[in-house]
Parts: sequence; structure tokens; C-alpha cells
Amino acid sequence: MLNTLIFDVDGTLAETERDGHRVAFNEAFQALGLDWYWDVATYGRLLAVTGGKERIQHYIEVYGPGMPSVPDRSALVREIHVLKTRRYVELLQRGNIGLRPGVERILREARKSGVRLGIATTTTPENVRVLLECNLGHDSPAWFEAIGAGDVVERKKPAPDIYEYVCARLGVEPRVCLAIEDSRNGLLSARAANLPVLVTPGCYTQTEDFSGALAVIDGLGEPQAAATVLRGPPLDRGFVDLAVLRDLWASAR
Ligand code: XBP
Ligand code: MG
Repeated sequence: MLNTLIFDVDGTLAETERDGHRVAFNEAFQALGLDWYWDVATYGRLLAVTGGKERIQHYIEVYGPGMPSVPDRSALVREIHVLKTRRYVELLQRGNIGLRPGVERILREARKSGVRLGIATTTTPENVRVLLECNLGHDSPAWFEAIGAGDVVERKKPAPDIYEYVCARLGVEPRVCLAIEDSRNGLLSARAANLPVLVTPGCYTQTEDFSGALAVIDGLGEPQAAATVLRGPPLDRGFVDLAVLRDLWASAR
């Protein structure tokens, strides 16, 4: 039986990257007097590197932007990232970023049916908590029995570490879980940890290679707003519900 759903956050629970994280990075650069700017296309390329601090570091190394003379570059990266997280949380608190269609419905259905919930993400823990609280209420972080986020593991996605960490915290075998992801890096991470995966690509990941996923659907959909199956079995009712997730999970066995 399908025991646990483990959700990715950015791109999966919500479209956070283009109008959330990207904007917050740019605001942090500006606040620190850096003339760096990540436009929509540049940010799409930078997303190949998971983790905000790692992304900034990569940008410095590969793009060679104008740098202030600082004795310690990693301290600058940390300073930018602290400021970026503050700005991102403010964006969330202003109600700028909602959940993707079907996410709240599936979470509530899972809770009612005794299916356990977890989160495996690269982003900072505070970002996850505030996203959930702002969209689902104050008690919602506790809906998830394990939240694995950010630097809690040494290697970020596509390494399996974060999924292995969450499964260990839940005390479950990876094969009794289903991961829901939006990106190739997320898919690779979950598969490397032996979890079956449903992919719901987001605005930045639509053209990625999702070989190894059980199915690829453009979103979870809603009764009034059908989802489109990009690969996998047709949806009888036009949207993903727990019965669909159970059937998908069983098809992996
Ligand atoms: C998304 C990421 C994150 C965010 C930024 O990962 O790669 O790095 O873009 O978050 P996932 P931080 O889809 O696995 O959630 O700046 O807090 O790292
Ligand atoms: Mg993601």
C-alpha cells in the first residue's frame, strides 16, 4: 500500500522561482549595492544549480560579475543569502505566491485517508514553513511528519540525500512512498533514493527530460480545471486524486 506522499516545494507545491526566489535574489543584490541582475532567462539557466547559496557561488565563478573587494567571498555569499531569505519570506507574507492547483485538495485528501505526508526540498526551512502557513494556515507545517530542507544534508538534489533523510525520519522504506517533483534534479534525487516519482513540471522545467518518472502531468488539476497528461495513463476524471496516486504507485511494483 502507498504509505507516504513526499512533496518537493519549489515548482511543485507552488511556482516560487520566477516571481519569488528570483525577485528576492535581485532585491538582495540591490540592497548590498551589487549591480547584479538575474533576468528570467538567466535565472532559468542558474536553476541547474540547486540551493540558493550554491547558485550565487556558481554565478560568481561562471559569470564573473563585478565584485566588491571582500576578504572572504563565502561570507559575502552567506550575507546575500540571509538578505535574500528575508526578502523572500516578506514576499510570501504579502500573499504573492499561492499553491499550484490541486495541491491543497490532495494534501487534505491524504490527511483524511491516513496517508502520511513529508517534504524533501533544497530550499531553506523557513521558506517552507512560511509558504505553508501563509497558504494553509498556522497548523499546516505539522501536517508533514518530516520536513527535510536546505542544509540539513550535505549534498543537495540531484543527490539522494534529502529523500533518504526524510524516509529515515519517517521510518519508512522508500518504496512505500511516492515523490511528487517538478524538475529533473528532483526526479534524479528521488529515483536515486529508490522512490517512485510523479512529475508535475513547472514554468521553468517543462522541457526537461523526465525519463524514469511513473508519469508526467502538467499539474494535479482540479475538478473545474483539467490537467493534461504528458506521459502516462489517462486521467478518468481529468484531475489527480489519491486514487490516481495509488494506481500510479502500484504500477511501479
Ligand atoms: C529549489 C531550489 C532552491 C530555491 C532557492 O529546490 O533549488 O534553491 O531556488 O532556495 P526544490 P534557497 O525544488 O528542491 O525545493 O535560496 O533557500 O536555497
Ligand atoms: Mg522543485
